[in-house]
Amino acid sequence: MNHPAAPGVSLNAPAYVKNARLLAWVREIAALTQAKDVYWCDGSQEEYDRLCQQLVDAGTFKKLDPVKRPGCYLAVTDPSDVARVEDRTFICSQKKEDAGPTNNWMAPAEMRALLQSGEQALFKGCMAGRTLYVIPFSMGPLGSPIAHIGVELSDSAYVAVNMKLMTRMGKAVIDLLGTDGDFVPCVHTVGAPLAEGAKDSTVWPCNPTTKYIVHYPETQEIWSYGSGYGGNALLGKKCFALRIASTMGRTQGWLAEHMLILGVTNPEGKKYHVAAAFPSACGKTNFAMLIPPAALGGWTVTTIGDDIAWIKPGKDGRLYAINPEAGYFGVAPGTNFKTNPNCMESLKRDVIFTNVALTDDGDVWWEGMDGEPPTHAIDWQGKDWTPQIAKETGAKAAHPNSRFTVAATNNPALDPAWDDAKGVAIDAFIFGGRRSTTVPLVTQARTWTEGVYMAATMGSETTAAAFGAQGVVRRDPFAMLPFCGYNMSDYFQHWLDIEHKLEGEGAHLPKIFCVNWFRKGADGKFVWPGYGDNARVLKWMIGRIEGQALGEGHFFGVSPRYEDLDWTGLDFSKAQFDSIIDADPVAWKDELALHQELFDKLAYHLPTELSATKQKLEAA
Ligand code: SAT
Ligand code: MN
Repeated sequence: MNHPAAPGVSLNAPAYVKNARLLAWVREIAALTQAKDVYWCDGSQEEYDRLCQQLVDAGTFKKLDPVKRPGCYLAVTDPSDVARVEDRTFICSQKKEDAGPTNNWMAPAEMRALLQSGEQALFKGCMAGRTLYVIPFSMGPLGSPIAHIGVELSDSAYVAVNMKLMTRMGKAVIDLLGTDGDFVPCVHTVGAPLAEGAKDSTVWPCNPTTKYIVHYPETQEIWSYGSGYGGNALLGKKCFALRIASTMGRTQGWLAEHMLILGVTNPEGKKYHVAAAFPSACGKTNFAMLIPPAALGGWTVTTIGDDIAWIKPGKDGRLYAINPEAGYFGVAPGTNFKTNPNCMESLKRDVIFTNVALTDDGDVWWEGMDGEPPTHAIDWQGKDWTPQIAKETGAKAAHPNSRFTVAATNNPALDPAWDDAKGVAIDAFIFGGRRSTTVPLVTQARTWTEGVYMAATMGSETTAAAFGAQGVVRRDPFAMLPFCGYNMSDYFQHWLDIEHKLEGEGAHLPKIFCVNWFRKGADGKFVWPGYGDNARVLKWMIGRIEGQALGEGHFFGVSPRYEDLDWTGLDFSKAQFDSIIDADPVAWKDELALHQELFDKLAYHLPTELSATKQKLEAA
């Protein structure tokens, strides 16, 4: 409202838009960014097809072979724009200590000058020559008491079509907003304004040098500049559903977590719900879609969500979870019919692939797909790729963080309650990192506080999901290190407080488990088969919840003995098991020293219960 209307820009709002705040804000951003025109997304299939065709015409999308991959497209990005940019991600709370030592911080006024109001403000004129897409979306089932609404204004049609698959997007959300409904405003630009009459010289416009992913927790706003990729640009995902939502949850008494949600049904037909936190690219999608071995005798797993969970206490004193998303933005490499058959089935049609390789017959390929590699393909950077070239240069056909975007409804294992407005009652939380040593296959926390301690001190070897070195262990509390929108120690306290917040007839806390599928042997290979066989661990957990399965207490909780797991149909020796279940005291001395390093870093507001728990572990 502080800016003069962009010359010639018409708001173009359909008659059904009645929300005064929304209209005023779109007008303000159109003027600030000097967008060429404004387009309101209605979320229809016709619109999706039209925008995809437009992306094909612009060269951003390639349409894949209509027989091999009907309704599928491939996008390849600028080589500078392939992952989340954590060092360019900011939490701009009024006080620095409210962002905490794990987030980049800048004072809101300073950031606003840089982005919006200063002489050279980045958003001034940033959409010149481009269309501003108004993308209304609901995070969670439409109208669910656990859901919240956002509106993203973006100059990227790629973002618009991805948001259609990833969220409940379009006119229905505007209708729900009515005249005065509340929404989280999200502004996104690729940061590549076009001079008068100019056309894009690249199929992936972005700003290769300047990127800002900015959150204002107090005013609940998101501003993203310069990137078109994943979590940097699809603002409903990590920016809203985790960073902003975690701050909402803190004040309103609920949880926004980096967790998959799955349903697991035992052979007697009794169903349980589990929410599990793993860092990015550590197998959440695979775990959420796993198929238990038939030899276990009739267990099934169904998917509610694969990446994010919003969890609120219900009147009965249980914790209810929804998946705020409506699609999956999963890692392609390593996905195949052995590691994740349900996912491969999901990817047969109506998928947007990003940064995988294109085969000569118009299909996609990535490292780790089933069968022989193609004899020739075009790699994610548009270069010729052959197995020989790969052998000589190490070139990857698909980028290690290449992704698929697909609607949840493509998943054959989709849980019937995935879109249920009231959510599902959670029976267990699982936390896990990628650790080649030290951390046992599975441990159950004896108390809520011990579980919070396990989650808080979780470590994981870094992956390609974020820019930076890969394979180094970093502490990743609750798998939320890059996603917690406020001070991490206050977040720990929020989790500890949940123990005393559940009231009602059925009030009880989920059990907490810590897992590690990634222990390696002396030969450098993974010892645990993982994937479908993780159901053996799930079965033990359900047994623990029912008070049936046995285990052995040790200083860091309770783990199964060899005889406590069901080995039917799997050849896995006691020696192998012992090598991944042990908590070696020497290794744990070092591990606890690393916990202390984390606690030193988080000393401000660190809950005393956590330091006390650590002392107990050291003494044991
Ligand atoms: O880029 S995303 O944040 O969407 C994916 C991930 O890192 O988990
Ligand atoms: Mn994730």
